[in-house]
Amino acid sequence: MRNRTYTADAEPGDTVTVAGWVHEVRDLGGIAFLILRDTSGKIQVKFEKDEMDDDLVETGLGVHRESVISVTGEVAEEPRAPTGVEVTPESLDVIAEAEAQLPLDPSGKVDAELSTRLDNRTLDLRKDEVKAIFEIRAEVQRAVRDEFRNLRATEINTPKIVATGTEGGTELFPITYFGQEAFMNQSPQLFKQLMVGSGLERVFEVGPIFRAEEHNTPRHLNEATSIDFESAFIDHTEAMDVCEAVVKAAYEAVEENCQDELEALGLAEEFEAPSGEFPRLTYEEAIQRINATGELDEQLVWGDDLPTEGEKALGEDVGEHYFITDWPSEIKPFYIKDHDDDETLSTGFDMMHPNMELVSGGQREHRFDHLVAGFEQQGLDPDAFEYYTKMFKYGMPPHAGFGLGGERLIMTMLGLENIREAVLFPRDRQRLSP
Ligand code: AMO
Repeated sequence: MRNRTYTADAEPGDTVTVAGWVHEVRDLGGIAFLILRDTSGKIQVKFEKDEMDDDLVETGLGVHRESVISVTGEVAEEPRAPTGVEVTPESLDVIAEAEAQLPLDPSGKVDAELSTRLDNRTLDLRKDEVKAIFEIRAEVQRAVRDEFRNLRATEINTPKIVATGTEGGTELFPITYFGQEAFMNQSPQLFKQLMVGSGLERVFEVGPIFRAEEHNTPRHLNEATSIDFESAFIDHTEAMDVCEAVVKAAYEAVEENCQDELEALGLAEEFEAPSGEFPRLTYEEAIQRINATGELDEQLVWGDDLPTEGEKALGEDVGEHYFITDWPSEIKPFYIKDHDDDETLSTGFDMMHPNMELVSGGQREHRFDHLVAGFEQQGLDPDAFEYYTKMFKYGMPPHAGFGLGGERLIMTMLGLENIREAVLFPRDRQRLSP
């Protein structure tokens, strides 16, 4: 529709054609109002029954809610209208009639279960507060890309069908690839590392990762979006600086450019971009502080992974985004480098929101011999990774990077209760369509 005007752009005095969904019809007797909604907002359409063509009135007032219509008419100021203007229709077309019974109520007056919402995402996304999440998600991705570009990183796209896993053998989705065993990729880890030895040196990717997570939890997805960064000639502390800058840039962009969306979500007052430096605790300090909270039944000892309740207790104690550094080498993956002066300590780090882990990263093992030894220590066959390891023989610089969970960033930023709310069409154990 070349001549269509967004409702938000309809100015008094203009004759416009607006098109969108029937949000509401209010029939007051001699006069009736139809509220038309499009992506830019809503506009009131006025029907004065005695003064207007009967067919037009009948069509306008008889159409089911959520049908798609277009209305042509003159715009006038009307202080009593929800947006201060209204259209008096000269013509009205029903473009796509909606059924009278809808599986969920896009006006939000009737609450729906998350599963009903996800089954009917198109209707669900007609609600301002749901649409706002995805407008914010888009803004976060834009801000993250800009920040990486400012840091001279090149955006890359790596394969999602791969021959080997990297993040632990149990969480792989197998597929068949022309009769050969193959998997959906769990992380761009090895590919992004291969790029730091290429002419690109510093790269980032925003793309899907696939994890055959056994548990159905409010913060795990089977298909998630990973925001990955990797750079030559930096160490883990510089990777943490980049990680912090990227997360702050995302918050700042939302604060600056998404006030309407924050309003729709009821967050306009409380939303605040993190300002100070994120504290950096060592793993040792982290377990001591968790133990000191007394929240866990059993005290944590060196080498334990942090249980969810432990992360929660620590998050409450710290009260802001923070890093956990210097993890035991044995619980970090083979590609993470150990400290030169202490092989039991890794350069791996996690970045935490008070409620959950957002990021893993670290400096990488770039020395060929150490890398191959690391594979063997973790019971992995270095031959299966030859495509990766052999490039470490041809000039691989020291490098570091991280992976940031895209949905967890949105979820924690907006206080969403379930990670699925931050995904258009989430994939979990029960959900393969839509
Ligand atoms: P890791 O496995 O910790 O590290 O993943 C990085 C971040 O991705 C997010 N994430 C998930 N989000 C939702 N559902 C999931 N199933 C899921 N799995 C992971 C989390 C997590 O912190 N290769 C390393 C990164 C690196 O070292 O560069 C990696 O994948 O927010």
